[in-house]
Amino acid sequence: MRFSLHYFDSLDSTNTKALEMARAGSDEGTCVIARQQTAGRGRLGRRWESPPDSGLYFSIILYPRLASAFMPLITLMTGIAVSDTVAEFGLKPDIKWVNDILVGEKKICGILAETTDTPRGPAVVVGIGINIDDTGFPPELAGSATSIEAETGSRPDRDALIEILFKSIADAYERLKGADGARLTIDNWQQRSSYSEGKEVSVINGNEIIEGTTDGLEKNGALRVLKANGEVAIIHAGDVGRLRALPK
Ligand code: BT5
Repeated sequence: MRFSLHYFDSLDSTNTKALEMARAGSDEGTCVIARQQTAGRGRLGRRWESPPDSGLYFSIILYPRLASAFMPLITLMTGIAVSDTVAEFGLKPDIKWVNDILVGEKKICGILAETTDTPRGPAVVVGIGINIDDTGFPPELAGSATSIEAETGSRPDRDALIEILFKSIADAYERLKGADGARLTIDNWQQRSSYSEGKEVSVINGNEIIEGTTDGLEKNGALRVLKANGEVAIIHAGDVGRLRALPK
């Protein structure tokens, strides 16, 4: 994949810009990076704090030829790529299903995949926010968020971070598109996540709260949760409001 970078000082959201560019016909591998976002977003209308130069705010356009049921694998593929990127800085990341990269139980990165129709067929814009430092975090994030600088004691070079991220995305995406790609992606994700099996969790799923023990992923990336009554709940990324580990 060829990456082409478009830098901006400030955007409302790099995902919004990349979605516009996809609709206007931009190629796969087009990337949007901003020094700050004024309306960075997470899932379900939540906010992604994006103070100037404190994080990598990045979106990439992909045109994956995947059946729509398998689109959630794009989020998992990106989680693998970001996890590998963060590990390059000497950290030990965990992936909380479906889109949080954690270091020491604190969130260092969030991923938001959004789809749109374009003249070239369906596009997925994958937005990645990686915290470089934690200077601009609001107080309510102090206990739940972290950054590469806070964890390693030194500020990563932004260009080096982007280069490692590109290589990791290219590797994970090629693997997903190749022979047996869905299974390999699920396997790779499971190897990097303590949440895939045996974790006691509580999940807000639509109007329901489900408690149980995680029991691996379905072929399309949905999470299996084994309930106390022996039933298995299949949780789809689009429906889940919040997933948290239960205290041991
Ligand atoms: C996510 O949503 O984690 C997806 C975040 C994706 C952000 C990127 S940045 C580039 C691109 N452009 C965008 O507009 N978005 C993408 P969610 O799982 O809904 O988590 C949101 C929650 O994470 C918030 O409600 C806060 O609790 C927490 N949060 C907000 N900002 C954070 C930060 N900088 N670091 C850690 N946690 C944060």
